[in-house]
This record gives sequence, structure tokens and C-alpha cells, in this order.
Amino acid sequence: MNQLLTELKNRLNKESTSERQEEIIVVQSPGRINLIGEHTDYNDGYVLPAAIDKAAYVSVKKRTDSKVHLYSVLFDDSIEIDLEQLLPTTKSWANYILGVIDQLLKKGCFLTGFDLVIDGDIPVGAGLSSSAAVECATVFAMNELFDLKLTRTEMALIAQQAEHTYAGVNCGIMDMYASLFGMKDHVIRLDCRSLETEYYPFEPGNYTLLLMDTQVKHSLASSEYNVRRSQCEEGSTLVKQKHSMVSNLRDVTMQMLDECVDADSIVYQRCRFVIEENIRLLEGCADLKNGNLIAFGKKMFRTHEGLSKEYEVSCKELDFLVSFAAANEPVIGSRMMGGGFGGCTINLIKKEAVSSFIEKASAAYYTEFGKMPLPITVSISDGTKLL
Ligand code: GAF
Repeated sequence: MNQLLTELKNRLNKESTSERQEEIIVVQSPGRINLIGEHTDYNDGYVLPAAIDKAAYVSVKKRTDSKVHLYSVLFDDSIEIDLEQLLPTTKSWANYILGVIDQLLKKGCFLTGFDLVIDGDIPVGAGLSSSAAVECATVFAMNELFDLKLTRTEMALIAQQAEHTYAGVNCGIMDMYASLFGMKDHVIRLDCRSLETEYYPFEPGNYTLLLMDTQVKHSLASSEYNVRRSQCEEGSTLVKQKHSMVSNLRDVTMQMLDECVDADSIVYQRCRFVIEENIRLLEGCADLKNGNLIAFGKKMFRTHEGLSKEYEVSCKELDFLVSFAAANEPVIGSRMMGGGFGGCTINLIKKEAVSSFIEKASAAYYTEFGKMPLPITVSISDGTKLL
């Protein structure tokens, strides 16, 4: 960690085009996993994420002018832009940062120019929310640098808006919330409507979590994501015509859906998944409280089936890895994780079987697709912090 800090600081000084020696701030903001509760956040439902031990790091220092100079270690790329002429750029890595700055300016926060270096170890495109981690690291660093006095909840909402406006993904709040509010060895049950949080100790005993990255990065991810979101809104609008107290899918029961939406329509199919997923999550939390991991794992498999067949956000590589896991006794739960169309599966697996499972699953995946998946082990960690 000390070495990373020194490297980030040195890099920032090297990159800086400003003359003055200013204080350097370094922030770490983690990626996330999600145990269950997928595509529920933008429907005001529940999610069960946790922050992980892979993070985005930003180091920042003030400038005396209004220029923003950004450098990405990962992409070995930089950009300079004036605070007064902020616009999305063609460099997507920079947009996550600029989107946050834009939101802060729109809120009336006073900022001067600054130099920023970004680095990190969250695999990009694996569904571990590297983009939310960058946004959260940026807003947290700005809050420190300019003493903005924002709460973590305000920061999460700013980061979410940045994703909507500068990345074009109308995401929910889960990823930002998990990054900012993570707690070591705990999963977060977040009510995405009230933002009420309950932390559950995650004590899997003889089991552990293993991620298997398909290494598939589908370009459909953002456009189809937004389509799913509007299909859910369409469903709740139909129900609202009869049940005026409905403001979105969170308020819709299966009975209301059956009553108001054509059961053969895609909208029905999408909405049914979300309604059932919310119920599954609440029951899954009870399983965790009772230490019944087997029951929890079964729900993960069912979630995958729904995401694949009803919500249609999976892909053949994800389906393959989940089916392979289902046929392996030491894996008690497996499903695709995150927005979908690629990225990784999350598996609840007996600790002692991890290496043999990785070996067998990788060989089978290679035979099927001619490429290797990337196994990723994670531990549950604390949220965004100053280093
Ligand atoms: C992505 C989004 F960013 C989240 O808000 C959430 O909707 C998730 O997909 C699906 O559960 O990570």
C-alpha cells in the first residue's frame, strides 16, 4: 500500500503541469460484488452487494488555474480540459471523472483546476463496477480537496448522475452505494427506495465466493440496460393506470401484474423477474441470518435462470459457466452478476474445492469457446477511504 501511495504521488508530480507545490490527496474506492438482487435497484427494490478488495485509486492536487489535467495509468493516456468548458470526451475512462466534476459544478460547488492520476486493480468489464469505483473515488477526493462537506449518500447520488450523464447508462444506485458504504466481512442489504441499510455479517464457514470472469465484454451492455429499464417503467405505468398508488415496480405485486399486463408480452416477462427477484432477496436474507447457505445458493441458481430466460441479459458464456457449476456438487450457488451480457459469474463454493473447480471449469470453457475464463478471488472489504 505504501509503495502504491508513493507511486501515485510521484506520478502526480510528474504529470502535473502546475508550478505550485500543493497538498496531495489519495483516495481508494472499491469495486463490488452482489450476492443477489439484480436489476432491482432502478426499480426501487432491494440489493445485497458488498465492497471488495479490488479498488480504484485517485491522487489529486489543486492547481491555481481552471485546468483539469487527468492521467490514467492503466490506459497510459491523459487529457486536459478547462473547468469552464466541460463536455463528455471520446475517452471513456475520463468521462467517469469529468461526469462527477460536471455534477459538482451543477450543484454550485466551488472548484479550482486540479491534477488527477487514476490507477486501480478492478478488472475492467468484469461486472465489478470499476466505473462506479472511479466515480466514487473522484467525488470523495473532490470532497476532501475542496472541503465540500458532502455526505456519503450525496456522493453516491452525484456519482450515479455522472454515470447517467457522461457514460449514458441509466444505472441504479447499487454500485456507488456499495463502493462508498462497504464494510469488511459484511454484505449490505440496501433498500434502494429509502436508502435504508442493514449490514449482514457474511460468514460462509466452509464455503467461499469465487468469481469466474467470462472475459466477454459485450457492447450491448449499456444500450440493452437502458431498454430493460424502460420496459420495467412501461410495466409499472400500465399497473398505475389501475392502481394509482404505484410509483414503480417496487409497489407492484404479481397479482397486480397479472391483472394489468398481457402475460404474453416481453414487458410482463421483465417485470415478473424483478418482482420475484425482490422476494427472493428478502427470503435470501433470512437464509443468511439462519446460516442456511444451501437455501441461499439455490436462490442464486434461480436468479440466474430468470436473468437468462426472462430478463435476457445473460450470454452463452455465462450460461455455460453457471450450468457447469450446477453440475459440480461443491458449488452450492452460481449466477451471472451485474448488468450482464458478459462479465463474471459469482459462485458459492466449498473452500477445499476451489482449485479443482477452477481447473475443470477452465478446461471445459476452453474446449467450448477456445479461450480461458479468469478466476477472481475476492474478500469483502471496507468502502471508500482516504489513504
Ligand atoms: C449495473 C448497474 F450499474 C447497477 O445499477 C445495477 O442495475 C446492476 O447493473 C444490475 O443489478 O451494475
